[in-house]
Amino acid sequence: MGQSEQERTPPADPRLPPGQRLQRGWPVLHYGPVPRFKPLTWDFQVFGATASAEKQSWDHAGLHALPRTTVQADLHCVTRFSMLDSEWSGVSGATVLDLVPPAPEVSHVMVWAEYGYSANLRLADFADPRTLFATHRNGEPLTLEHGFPLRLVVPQLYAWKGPKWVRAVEYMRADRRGFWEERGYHNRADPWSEQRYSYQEEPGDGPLR
Ligand SMILES: Nc1nc2c(c(=O)[nH]1)N[C@H]1C(S)=C(S)[C@@H](COP(=O)(O)O)O[C@H]1N2
Ligand SMILES: [Mo]
Repeated sequence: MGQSEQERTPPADPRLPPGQRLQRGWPVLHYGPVPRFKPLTWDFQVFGATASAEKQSWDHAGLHALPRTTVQADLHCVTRFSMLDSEWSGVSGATVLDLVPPAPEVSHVMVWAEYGYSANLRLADFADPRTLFATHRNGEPLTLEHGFPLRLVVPQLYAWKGPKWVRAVEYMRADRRGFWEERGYHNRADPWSEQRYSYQEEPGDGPLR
C-alpha cells in the first residue's frame, strides 16, 4: 500500500450518492411503450384535495404560459447510474402549489403519467425548490422518449419518482404508494441514505401495505 495505489483511485465525486456511478450521455429507461403526444386532447390536471375543491387543468399552450423556473440538478437512477449537472427548465412544484393551493390537510401528492404510471411524494418533496415539471433539458425541448411534453424531475430522490409523460397531480390527505412503490421500491427513495427497496422501510416511511 502507499501513495502510488492511492493515486490510482480517483476521488469519488461528492455529488454521487453511495452505490451510484457516473453516466455519460443520457440513457432512456422506462416501463412500457412511449406514448404518442396528442396535442388536441393533451392536458395537465391538478385534482384531488384542492383548497377550492375544484380541479384545474391547462392545455399545452396554457402549460407554456405558466411561470417558468430553471434548476441545475442531477438524476440518480436506482439501477445505479447517475447523470450529473443537467439544466432543467419548466414549471416548479412550488409554482403549481401557488397556482392551485392544496387543502390544509394535504400531506402527499401522486403524480400521474400516461398509461397509469404514478409516483407518490411527500408534500415537502413536491414543494422543494428543486422539484420541477420539466419541458426542456440543457435548453432543448425534451424528446418523446425522455418524457415530452412534460416530465417531473425530483433531484433529491431516485429518478423513478419523476414520471415522464406527466398528465396530472393528485393532492392527497394520506400517503398512497405509486407504481414502483407498490412493486417493492422504497416509499421515500432518498438516494443519500440508499432507500432503494421497500424492505428497508422503517415505521413512518410509508403507508401500511
Ligand atoms: N412514465 C414513466 N416515467 C418514468 C419511468 C417509467 O417507467 N414510466 N421510469 C423512471 C425511471 S426508473 C427513471 S431512471 C427515469 C429515466 O428517465 P430517462 O429515460 O429520461 O433517463 O424515468 C422515470 N420516469
Ligand atoms: Mo430508474
